[in-house]
Amino acid sequence: MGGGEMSIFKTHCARMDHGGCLLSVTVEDNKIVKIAGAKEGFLNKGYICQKGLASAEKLTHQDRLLYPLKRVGARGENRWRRISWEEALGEIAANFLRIKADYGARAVAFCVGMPKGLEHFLLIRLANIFGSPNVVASQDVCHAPREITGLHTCGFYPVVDLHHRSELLMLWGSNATATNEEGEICSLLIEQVKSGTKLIVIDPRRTSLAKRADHWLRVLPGGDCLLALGMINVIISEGLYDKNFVENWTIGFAELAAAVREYSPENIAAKCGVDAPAIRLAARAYAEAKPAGLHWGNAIEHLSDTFSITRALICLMAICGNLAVPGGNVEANDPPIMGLGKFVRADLIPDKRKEMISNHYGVIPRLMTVAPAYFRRAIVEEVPYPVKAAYIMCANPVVNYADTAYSLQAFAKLDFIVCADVFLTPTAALADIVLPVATQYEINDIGHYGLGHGYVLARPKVVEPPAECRPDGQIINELGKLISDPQLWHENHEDFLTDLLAPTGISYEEFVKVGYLKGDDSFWGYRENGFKTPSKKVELALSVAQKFGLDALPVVNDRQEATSAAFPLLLTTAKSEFYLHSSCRQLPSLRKHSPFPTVEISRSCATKYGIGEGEEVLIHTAHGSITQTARFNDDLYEGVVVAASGWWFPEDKSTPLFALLKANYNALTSVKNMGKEYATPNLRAIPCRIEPARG
Ligand SMILES: Nc1nc2c(c(=O)[nH]1)N[C@H]1C(S)=C(S)[C@@H](COP(=O)(O)OP(=O)(O)OC[C@H]3O[C@@H](n4cnc5c(=O)[nH]c(N)nc54)[C@H](O)[C@@H]3O)O[C@H]1N2
Ligand SMILES: Nc1nc2c(c(=O)[nH]1)N[C@H]1C(S)=C(S)[C@@H](COP(=O)(O)OP(=O)(O)OC[C@H]3O[C@@H](n4cnc5c(=O)[nH]c(N)nc54)[C@H](O)[C@@H]3O)O[C@H]1N2
Ligand code: SF4
Ligand SMILES: [Mo]
Repeated sequence: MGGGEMSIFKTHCARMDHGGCLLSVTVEDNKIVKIAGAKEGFLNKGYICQKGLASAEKLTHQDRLLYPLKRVGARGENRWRRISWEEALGEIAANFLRIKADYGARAVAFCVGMPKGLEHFLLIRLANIFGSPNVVASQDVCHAPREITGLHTCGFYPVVDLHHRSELLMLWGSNATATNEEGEICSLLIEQVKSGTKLIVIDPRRTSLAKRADHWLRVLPGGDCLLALGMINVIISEGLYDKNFVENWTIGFAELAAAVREYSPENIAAKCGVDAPAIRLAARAYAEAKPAGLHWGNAIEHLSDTFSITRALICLMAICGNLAVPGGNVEANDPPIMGLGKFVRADLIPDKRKEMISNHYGVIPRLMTVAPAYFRRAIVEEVPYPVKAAYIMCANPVVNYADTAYSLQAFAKLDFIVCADVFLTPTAALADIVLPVATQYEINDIGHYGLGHGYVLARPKVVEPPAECRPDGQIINELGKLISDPQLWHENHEDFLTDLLAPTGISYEEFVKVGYLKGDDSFWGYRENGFKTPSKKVELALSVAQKFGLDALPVVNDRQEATSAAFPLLLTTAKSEFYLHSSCRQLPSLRKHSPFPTVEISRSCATKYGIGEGEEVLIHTAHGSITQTARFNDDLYEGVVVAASGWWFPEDKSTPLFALLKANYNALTSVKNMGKEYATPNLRAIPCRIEPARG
């Protein structure tokens, strides 16, 4: 590679969101000089976003971590000593083995963030082999609700099928043109809309797709469960449901019909913020379009009643006959690669479910990661048992977990913290050992494995990493040999790529040439053996509800906080198209588009509170206060405030934790009112108050 010549490589984008765009990357002297979207990309068809264009900047950034560090000052003081890899791995192994001997393997937690690549599953393998059931993930607010509610309701995770034409697409709390969501790039969606597919958008903000939509339902933050039940009410009371499907392939229809009776559009309009006629029109449009696809976003799982919302939405898909049909919501089958259980060696830890921290709280069955709230409680309160150490990889929990104060309390109490990252983040700043990683473009990787998207994408490396930056997979493989049975690890970590592809009969090199592997479509799969639920039907009323202490039917609960005189406005958030969560604020060509955190409010709301455009605003909730800069957005309801998430200031090296507490949205959130099924806190629909920050 390099050597003065210019070469063009094809690889799939990764680690800037869930990934998926095929890129054409020009490399000169081991340096990326140009990135473009590749036309033949099966998800992106030439599309590339601003983050993709800027992605190589992180590789050569002046702040990049270049060698392992060991803490020398007090925790969080940001004083370090450069150490060798041998010393770093030796130290980690000694501490993990010491803690295992004193408290058991379960006292070591393995923390991941948004799944980025194969290392996510290698870390689960490491936890399993080491003997710890505690893999901590942000699944509480990302995808577990829709996936696992799907498994319980219809036996699979129903993803929108954008590869076949839908007559209508309904985007529920998803800003697909800015976020591209997991496994879907917005280009396929836009292609459909351009060719006449109708669009419903359910969002408190008028997103770019809301502007193009036939129906924009400006829901109030947190009004989603009501709205979904209201739509089901219309579809049932007006007889618009798919009678044949309901009769033959569902159970609990009569109970569902009875449960939604009180949620007529007229009854719920004021509470959810959408007029009754608009609810009726949208419900009819969704029910009458054949097929219609429902693309759901993060908003539905950033609310403590996410279990009911996801249940209601799957019921909606089912009664309208949109499950398992082309252009509807489908089960994505993987190509014949190695199964996940085998790859992560689930067999070595058969009692995992019983042993996991979250089992103590009776979370929903089949949730196989520990929710961040319970992980921190195990550290702080030592319930159900103490957690003493954490290996943190591809995650920045101090910024991204709800309830920042609680995170700081927990991380201060941990005995030993390892953080593997590209940059020194606020989380890394609290670690005992920091590991510098090789990342996107510098490692051979397989994308979308284990995520239920129905395909895997090749992400071959195109440049060599800096001398001491190592792939996460390599670090895990070497650490594995030191803290567990070396026989279960490879000589070379890249052999795991070969293992994974072995059942397909092709090598990694051949995989790179074909670019991706997709599983077969299986529409109407249930006709042969039924749905993979206990009743073999879609369970509109859950047959296992009583056994597992779940609500049989979607219900509106009272876990959301109510507005009050002290906190009269409703706060919510949306992701920035220029950043990935807390990442990328270092990259100049992204930062220039969004230099500081902004809070969107309507002009009338601003006037009421004496706030001018561009002025600093103090945002208060019952849980904390932060400052962001006002930006007017007159498409918002007057009572709605939309603040930016994920902020810290990497350039502010003199303020503790890079000024984390100045503007971080999660300082406004709390883990007090969580849904019990997934331990999901309210990240949205939080009562707040605003005032000018001046003087
Ligand atoms: N308030 C609020 N909180 C949220 C959300 C929200 O919308 N609002 N969204 C939630 C959601 S959906 C999610 S998924 C989580 C995400 O939470 P995280 O996954 O923690 O998100 P990131 O901020 O992207 O942090 C990832 C870290 O991984 C590092 N990284 C990047 N590439 C690599 C690599 O190759 N190897 C290693 N070792 N590290 C790497 C980055 O530098 C970054 O510091 O946050 C959740 N928290
Ligand atoms: N640019 C960028 N892309 C990303 C990410 C990123 O951080 N940045 N993160 C990646 C990850 S891990 C994920 S999970 C996906 C998430 O992708 P999305 O699901 O699109 O996530 P968000 O932008 O958090 O929320 C989507 C929409 O919800 C709206 N919203 C806010 N409150 C409510 C509410 O109460 N109800 C309803 N119905 N809508 C509401 C917001 O206005 C926003 O337009 O994106 C992935 N892609
Ligand atoms: S949309 Fe996602 S996968 Fe595509 S270029 Fe942007 S960051 Fe990369
Ligand atoms: Mo996510």
